[in-house]
Amino acid sequence: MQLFLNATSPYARMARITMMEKGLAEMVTLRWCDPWADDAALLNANPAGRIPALITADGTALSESLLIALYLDGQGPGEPLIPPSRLSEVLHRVGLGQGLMDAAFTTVIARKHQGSEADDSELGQRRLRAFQRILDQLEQELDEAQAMSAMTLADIAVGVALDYLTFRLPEVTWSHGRPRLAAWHRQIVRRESFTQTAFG
Ligand SMILES: N[C@@H](CCC(=O)N[C@@H](CS)C(=O)NCC(=O)O)C(=O)O
Repeated sequence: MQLFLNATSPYARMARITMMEKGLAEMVTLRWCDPWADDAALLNANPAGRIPALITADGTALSESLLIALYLDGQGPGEPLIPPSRLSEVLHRVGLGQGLMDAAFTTVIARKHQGSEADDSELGQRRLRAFQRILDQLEQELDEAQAMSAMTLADIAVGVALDYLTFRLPEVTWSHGRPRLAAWHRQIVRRESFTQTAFG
């Protein structure tokens, strides 16, 4: 298999961590690329030009981080990342993680193309409020004990989204006033799949 990625995409990191947690690292070739440079191989794999993209062993091209994670979860020997007994709980929290990631990534891209005044627009303000609401909800739902239970796709999505906030939007100071979430995050990012894929 081949995974198209870069070192700063939260979506690509989510796919890569999923691959590692499923014990598939040896079976996947990492194809480092710049999605903003119309990389020909990436466009061939994903005409949308976005990472992550995965070429499966039978040559099928997959796009969208969650679909790639779903596929990988069905392939590797690792424990299920979406256990049927926890389906609704895991999907609920994957949604929170993905919502946080989308709001953060869109903020970063809007600032890059329109300057920091993008934050003052109606959409920018909505995104900033969304951060706070999602973070407050995660503070209610997660704690250190939760981080000790079996790893799921929700842990990957939320952990990567929080790391992305620290990496690109440190002024959000997501951990301030959220001690339970901060304790949860400290445990999750100790995993090898997180330390080996740190943003940079
Ligand atoms: N919904 C997509 C989002 C992927 C995405 O936006 N990736 C960014 C990098 S973080 C990208 O490749 N952007 C290039 C572009 O939009 O042209 C997913 O979950 O995979």
